[in-house]
Amino acid sequence: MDLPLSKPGVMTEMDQFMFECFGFIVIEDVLTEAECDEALEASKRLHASQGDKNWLQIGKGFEHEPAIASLIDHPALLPKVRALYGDNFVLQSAWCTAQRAGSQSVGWHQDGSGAYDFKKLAYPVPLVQLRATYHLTDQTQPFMGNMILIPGSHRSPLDLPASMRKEIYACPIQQILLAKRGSVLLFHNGVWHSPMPNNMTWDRYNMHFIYSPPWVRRSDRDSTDSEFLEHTTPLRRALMGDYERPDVPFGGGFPKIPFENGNGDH
Ligand SMILES: O=C(O)CCC(=O)C(=O)O
Repeated sequence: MDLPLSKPGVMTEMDQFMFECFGFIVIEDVLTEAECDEALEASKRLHASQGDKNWLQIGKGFEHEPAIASLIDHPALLPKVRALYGDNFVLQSAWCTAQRAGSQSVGWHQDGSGAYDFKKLAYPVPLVQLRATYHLTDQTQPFMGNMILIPGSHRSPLDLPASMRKEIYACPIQQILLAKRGSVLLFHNGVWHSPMPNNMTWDRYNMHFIYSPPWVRRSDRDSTDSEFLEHTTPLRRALMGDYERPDVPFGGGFPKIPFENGNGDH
């Protein structure tokens, strides 16, 4: 099956259409080799001394790793996030995931809250967690720890049958994402997905950034590191969503996010 391929930058009408149909798009050539290397080295530092669990995610790495912080508002992705959300959203979490060499942790799921299934909010399940996944290692062949996804499943009111959720081949319409290093998968929380086994001799790293409406609670941190907030750019600071008053995301007085080209339609 062909991929819903897009280009860095503006979210075109075709991107919008593909995102609505599949629940995801893939943006190629976002990071250069050198940028990938930097983010990969940073990811390895985050995971060093964390043991060698088959699969592990580490949150808020951007607080201490500039190569990861630089991806928060990457110009290849930010216009697409704004096209889907408008101008008020926050970085709900940033997870660096490693699938160790020669390991697997297949587990099909939708993103969201275990405490309150987003499907209970409305049909079709609303966009509440928009995930941008940077592929920091090559995933152009199957069994490289690729993401596997079921296109269009964000529109399904029914769950993937529980008996299939540990299966690599869970559904005839699933797609194995053959992703180039430096490409980004942008997907809707409702899309059923899983990591594929990694049969390679090296660890697989993905860096995920999850963007949400401002009232969604952050999940990789209670609040953002004050040093980071002090030294980062005004735009990244605003995207952290650390408000002085906790009711701000629900009411008036929401501070405008200082996008380079202002607020409103672009
Ligand atoms: O990067 C991965 O291994 C997949 C992560 C994932 O599916 C998730 O965290 O929801």
